[in-house]
Amino acid sequence: MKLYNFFRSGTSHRLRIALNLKGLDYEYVPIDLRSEQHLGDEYRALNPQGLVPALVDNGRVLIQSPAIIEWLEERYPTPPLLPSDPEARARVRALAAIVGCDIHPVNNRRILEALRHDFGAEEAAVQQWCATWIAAGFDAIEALLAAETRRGEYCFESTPTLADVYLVPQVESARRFKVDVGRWPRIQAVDDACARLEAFQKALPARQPDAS
Ligand SMILES: N[C@@H](CCC(=O)N[C@@H](CS)C(=O)NCC(=O)O)C(=O)O
Repeated sequence: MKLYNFFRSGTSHRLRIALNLKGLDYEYVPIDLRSEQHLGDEYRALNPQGLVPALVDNGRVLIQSPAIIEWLEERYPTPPLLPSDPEARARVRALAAIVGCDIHPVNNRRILEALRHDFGAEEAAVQQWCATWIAAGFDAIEALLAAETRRGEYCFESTPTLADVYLVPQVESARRFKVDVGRWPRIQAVDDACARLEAFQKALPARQPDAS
C-alpha cells in the first residue's frame, strides 16, 4: 500500500494510526501542502479533490479518510476499531464524527487561507476561529466521555477505537493552535493513554520522513 500524505495533516495522522493499529505496512509518499503540491495536476490525477490523504492498494485509489478507515475495518477486521454491539458502535462513531465532521473541516488549511486572503483575517483572528470550533467540539466530547458508562483508559473500554483514532490528531492540532487541552481532563487522559502505544507513537507528525 502507498499512503500519500503530509506529516502535519490531521486526516493523514488519523489514517496512519489506523494502519498502525491494524499492523499494516505502507510506503510513505509525502505530499507537501506548504508548496501546494496537493493542488498540482499530478496529485489531482490521483485525487481530484486535491486533499490528502489518498491510499493506493493494488492499483486502486482510495480517498476520504473516513471511507478509507471504514474500508480498512471491513478488509482487515482484526483488531477491530469498533465495538461489537450496534449501540456502542453508534456512540464511538459519534465521537469520531464530532472531530471528522464538525471540528476538522472548518479548521482545514483551505478554510484558514480563505479567511486570511479573501476575508482579511489577521493571524490572531484565525487563531481565535480555530480555538472556537475546537472548544465547541471538545466540550461535547468531554461531556460524552463523562457520561460513557463503558469508558476505560480509552474513549471506549480498554482498547483503542475509531474514537481515539480521530481524537488524538485533533488534540495534536489543538496544541498547535495553542489551545490548552488541560481544560478537558478526560480528553487529556485518553490522549495520554494513547501516547503510550507504539501505533500512536509511530504515527506522530514529528516522526514522519517529511517532518520539518
Ligand atoms: N474529508 C477529508 C478531508 C481531507 C482534508 O481536508 N485534508 C487536508 C489535510 S488535513 C488537506 O488536504 N488540506 C489541503 C487544503 O486545505 O488546502 C478526509 O477526511 O480525507
